[in-house]
Formats: sequence, structure tokens, C-alpha cells
Amino acid sequence: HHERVWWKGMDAVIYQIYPSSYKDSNGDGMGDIPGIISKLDYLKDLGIDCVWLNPHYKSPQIDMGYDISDYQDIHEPYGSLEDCMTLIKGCHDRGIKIVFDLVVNHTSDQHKWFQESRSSKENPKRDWYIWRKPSGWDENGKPIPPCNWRAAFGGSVWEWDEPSQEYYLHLFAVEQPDLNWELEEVRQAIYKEAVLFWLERGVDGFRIDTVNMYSKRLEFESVPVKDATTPWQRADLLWSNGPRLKEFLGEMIEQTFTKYNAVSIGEFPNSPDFNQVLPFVSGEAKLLSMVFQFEVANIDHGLAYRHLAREWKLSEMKKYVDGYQKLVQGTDGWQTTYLENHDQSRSVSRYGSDAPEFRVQSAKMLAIYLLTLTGTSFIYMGQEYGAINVPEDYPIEQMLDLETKGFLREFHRVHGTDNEKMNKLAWDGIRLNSRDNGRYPIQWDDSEHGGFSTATPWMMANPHYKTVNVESQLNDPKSVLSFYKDMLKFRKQYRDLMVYGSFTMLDIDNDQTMVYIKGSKNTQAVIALNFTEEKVPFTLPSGLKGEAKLAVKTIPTSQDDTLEAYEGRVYLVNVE
Ligand code: TEU
Repeated sequence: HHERVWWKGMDAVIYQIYPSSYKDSNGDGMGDIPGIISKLDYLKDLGIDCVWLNPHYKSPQIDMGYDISDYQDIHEPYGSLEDCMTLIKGCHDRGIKIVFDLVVNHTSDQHKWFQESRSSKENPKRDWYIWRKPSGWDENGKPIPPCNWRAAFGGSVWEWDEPSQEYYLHLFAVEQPDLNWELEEVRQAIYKEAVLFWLERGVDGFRIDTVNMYSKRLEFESVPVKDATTPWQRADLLWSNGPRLKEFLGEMIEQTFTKYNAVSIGEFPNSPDFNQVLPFVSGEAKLLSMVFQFEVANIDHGLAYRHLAREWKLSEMKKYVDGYQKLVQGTDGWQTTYLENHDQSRSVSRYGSDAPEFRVQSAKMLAIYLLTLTGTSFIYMGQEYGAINVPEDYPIEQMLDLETKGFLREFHRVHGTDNEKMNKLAWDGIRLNSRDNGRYPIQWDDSEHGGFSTATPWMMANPHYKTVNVESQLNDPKSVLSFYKDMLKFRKQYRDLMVYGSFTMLDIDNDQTMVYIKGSKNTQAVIALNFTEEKVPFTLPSGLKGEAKLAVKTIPTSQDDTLEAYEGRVYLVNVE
């Protein structure tokens, strides 16, 4: 049974906004909070229920705000605390909820806590972060780090601090030291400064960054060498889901979220097995409202680097989707569906096709996928008009993400800088999978910079804005944007089926189409999606409980017995 809380029982669809690239209101080339406020009517009209705002806090912006130097202040170019309060009110006045990003696995190295911690071994905040002695010294008298883990953005997870002759841990960038959750004092400071501060100000909950990394395996054991080109090895499984995770989460949720009926959306990588996830999202556990799993999102990511993509098959994706949907079948758990966020490139370019002749139908087909699965669906800004990855002639220097730069640096170290063939491989990989593809400015109209800003944007617009933009799609009933609006209404109209229904994947080994049945007490739906550029024969599954009638189709001219390239359909069945 599903308890009625605002995100369950109210069928919320959540829309994610990356503040730097949404809308610039003051002509400095950087998106800002007043810019977001100016688009709230657009969002209301789109039909979403809740906004998730990526980090807008004070930050040196080494990792686009995921390196926070003050939890209670706003990154200046985004606006003021007052703007922030206006945004919260603006959402609430329109019946829209708003959640912020909670980034408390690590802080910026500029946070006052870390400044104190690194100032000396005797400082009372020394143990607020994770400091370790070297595991030994090499023949040149250089320190050897405690283990061989590779940080998410390259290099060792251990950064040497010369004055105190110790290392500190950073799973992400050097400038993102990991907090020491083992200390009660640290946890209390986090709850007070980062969580309660905002809940008291009316925020409806948080998307919780890297929530399953709070508890560390303190042995810091080295992992076997898989990539011999570097001493630093991926250890994501070892740094996720540590021994005290449940305890820490339970405490945080009880002392903060629960008091405000706030939603907790955990980013939960490295946990493919639903038996591992259910204990965190079941209603009874009272831990997280829902989590993001990663297998679909990372399906074509290379093992060493996401940019060196690997082949994937639709059957693989279907197995993951089937597994995810198990979390909400006969359990009191909850699930999310997403195809994009600020850490992923554009779904049309990855799971569909961004070729001009297929772009629109791919986007619509993926919209059906996103909005017919059980649980809470997430739309990333731009997805609603069918945004795609950057084109081949987009300047590589405009790819600003530190992860992209780290990959290129490492790639050049191994292959040199002027191997044409290798450089093309790297660029193709970056264009396909780098996070920058989700971070360029939103395309509002066909004016310069896509109407995002009157100034040169912090990151170059996708020249694609000239043909694809919100304005041109708003009054076109056949546009991707209109389709999203229709599907959002459809999802609400058939909430028992779409948001809560049972799920059965058919023909799971078929690599061309994804076909599934949703069920509720009185109805069934058949969802048929073609993930290829080919026409594929189609027949309705047998054994339906009544006559199936076409309710949604993305290609009006298609024949019943054939799915056109990237076509999507929804049939509704009246149970007799
Ligand atoms: O991401 C953490 C995470 O586990 C990944 O999605 C990560 O970004 C990816 O593996 C890199 O390839 C979160 C944020 O969503 C991301 O933007 C931040 O960079 C990261 O935490 C550090 O705060």
C-alpha cells in the first residue's frame, strides 16, 4: 500500500533546473534565480508538479556548485537569499513544490570547516574531514597514499597536505574534501546548517547528492589493478553503501526531513540489485522517499571513462527497467524514472536518434517511456523540447566540465596530443557522453544565444537553437513540447495505471522494441516503443483483458501492424 504523501498519492512529476543555464535575467551571461522565476508560468503551463534546483549555494564552482563553501548563502551571480525566498514563494503560489540539492558528503575546500580542519592537527575540527598518514614512503622519500583508489574526476582520492604531513580524502575533486560522518558533531552541524536551515524556509525536500557514500569503509583497502596505464583504480563499489549508511540516514531523516514531511530523493549509484535498494525506499524503513539508480543512465559508459563508450543493447536496458519496476510491485517501496540530468548527455542523442529526420519522433517515444512507468518521473530542463547533444563543429574548448577536462588530460597523457585518429575518438566520445551536453544554455527562442541571455553565455549555446526552441514549439500542436504537455495530462488522467499500475515487460530479449503492459483494477495499457530506425512488425499481445484501443501514437500515419522508426504508442484496454 502506498501512503499518501505529497510525492506519492499526488502523482508528482519533477522538473530539474540547472541554474547556470536556465535563464539569465541581468545580462551577465549566467543564468540566475530571477531568470527561473520569470519562467514559472511556463512550467505551470507545462504541467509539472515540482522543481528540483541544482546547487545554487555559495561555491568556488570547481564542480558547478557541488563544492559548497557556505550552505546558507547563495552563489552571487545567481542572486540573493531574498531572490531565493521569492522563488520558493513563486513556486508555492502556483501549486508547485520545490526541492533543493543537498550536498553533504563533501564540502568545498573553501568551506570554513575545512579551512579550520586543515589549519593544524590540533584544531578541534581536524577530524571533521578524513585525514590519514601515508602508508609508507617510496625510495625518493615521497609519501605513498593509504590506498590506490581513483577519484571520480581522476587522480588519487588522497591529497597530500605538506604542512601537516597527512593526506585528506576526496572521492571527487581535490577541492571537494569528504566530511567525516563518523562524528556526531559533524552530523549535527550538517543537519542544522545545510538541511534544517532550508526546510525552515519552506523548501519541500531535497535531492540528496551521493547519499550512499556518507559511511566509509575505514580500512581503505586497495583494489586490484585493472587499468595498468595509471596507479589509480576505480573503487566505486568500495566507497558506496558503507557499514553505517542506514544508521546515518535514519538519524538524518528522523531529525530533519520527517519533521517537515519533506521528500528525500537519494542519488544511489552502484546498487543495481533491488534487494539492496528496497530496504532504503520501503515506506516502513522511513529512510529515503526514492532513489536514482544508474544502470540505464550509465548503459553506454565505458568502464574506465564514460567517454570511451561501449555498445549496448535494448534487451540490457529492458532488464534494468524490469528490475527497477520490481521495487514498486507488491512492495511498499517507491521508484524513479529518468533519462537525463546534469550528469548525463541528452537522451534523444543516446537512446534515440538526433538525426534531423528522427529527432522529433525519438523525443516523443522517449517521453512515452518516461511518463508511463510506475513511480515518480523526472524531466530534465530542455528534454521537454527535445534537446540534443552538441554538434560536431562545437568548440571543444567550450566543454567546461572538470570531468571532461580530466578525461582529456589523461587521454592525452596516454596517446599524445596530435594523434588525429585518437583525437577524433576522444571528441566523439565527449560529444556522445560528456556532462557538458546537458549543461549548455536552454533554447528559448531563435534570437542570439537562443534567447538565454543578451550577453555571451558562460558556455556556448548549441547552434541548434535556430531551429529548435521553446517559442517555435509553444503553439505547434505537433511539437515535442506539446507532446510533453499532453503526456503529462495523460499521466494524471490515468494515474492508477501510469503512476501506480502493475508492470509486465514482454519479450525481454527483443533488441528492437520495448513493449510492456501496465495494469490496474479496471484497466490495462499496452505501451509499444520502437528503439530503432527500422520499421518493425507489431501485433498486440494476446491475453489482454478486453479490447485494446489506441490512445496515444507519435506517428499519425502509421499502420496498426507496423511500428515506424522510433514510434511510440499507448493502447488502453477496458477490462470487461
Ligand atoms: O554525482 C555523483 C555521482 O555518483 C555521479 O553521477 C558522478 O557525477 C559521475 O559518476 C561522474 O562521472 C553527484 C553530482 O550529481 C555531480 O554533478 C557531482 O559532480 C558529484 O556528485 C560530486 O558532488
